[in-house]
Amino acid sequence: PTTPALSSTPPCAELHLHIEGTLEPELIFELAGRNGITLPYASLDELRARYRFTDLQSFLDLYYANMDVLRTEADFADMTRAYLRRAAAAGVRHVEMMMDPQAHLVRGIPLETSVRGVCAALAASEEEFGISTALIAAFLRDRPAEEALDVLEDLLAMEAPIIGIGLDSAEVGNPPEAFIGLYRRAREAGLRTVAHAGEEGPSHYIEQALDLLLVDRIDHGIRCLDDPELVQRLVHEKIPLTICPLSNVRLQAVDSLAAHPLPQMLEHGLNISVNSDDPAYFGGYADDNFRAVQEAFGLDRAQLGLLAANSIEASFAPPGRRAELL
Ligand code: ES4
Ligand code: ZN
Repeated sequence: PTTPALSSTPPCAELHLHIEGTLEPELIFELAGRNGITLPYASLDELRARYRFTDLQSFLDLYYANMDVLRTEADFADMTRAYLRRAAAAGVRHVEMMMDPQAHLVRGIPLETSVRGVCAALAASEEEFGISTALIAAFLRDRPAEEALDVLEDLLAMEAPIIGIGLDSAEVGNPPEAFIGLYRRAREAGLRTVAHAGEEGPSHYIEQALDLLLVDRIDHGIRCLDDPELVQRLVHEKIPLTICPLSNVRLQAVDSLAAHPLPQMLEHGLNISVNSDDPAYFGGYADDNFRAVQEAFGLDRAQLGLLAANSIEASFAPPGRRAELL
């Protein structure tokens, strides 16, 4: 289902997107069918009834379970192509997507299968959809850091076309400090770095991601508002924060959309962008997220323009491409 891009939404970059979080219920059933998998749900409606979350973990449980239908390179390519088609309709012109290679490795899917499948769709994206792309390998913080380092070495050895690494999955109790070695290795290899921090976890994790992992961007970071000194630092250092409004509502990181801190973040002068996170699970793609915040907060054209420009400037796209999109 495609909804037309908001005419008032300028061209933007999507910087916080988990490709496995774009797996729509219809595609889950289609892939299950072609792979001979019997799903634990009798119908689409029965699956859709499961999309009510109380916190991050309640979502992650379904997210990881649904991935079981991804078996072949073609499955990964089809999922990625479906996302790109929908993103183009949303007005997205550049996307930096995360994928979770470990989530596939632990269920027996070789690194080559998931990476090649996603990359096959990305390679055709500029021509097919007018969307430039970059791939970020995200590591699961609720699994051992040694495993993450092994997977990074394998990605480097196979010359996987990744531009950076990220850190995701269950945040609370899994602080950034365990991954210092992983991030050092990534930097040595010339990769860019991002990390989820301050989504459900404390503002202290945002500081750790900056000081210990030396990340270029923070994914989410909404909990920075608990610490006024940290807010001032983020403003001063112009650290990009990739905000995902509908995700925060659906995972109850905020009480309601009206209570979302995005307006305060703009007021403070934080470098924020609007992103969709796991659009198949949280009720919307980039345009849906823009529309939601526009309606909730009555943002004007200048504010929407700033959010879009921030996304392009905070991207890892080459300067020429950034200039083209601004
Ligand atoms: C995620 Cl919303 C979110 N937070 C942390 N890890 C994730 N993986 C996929 N979506
Ligand atoms: Zn995320």
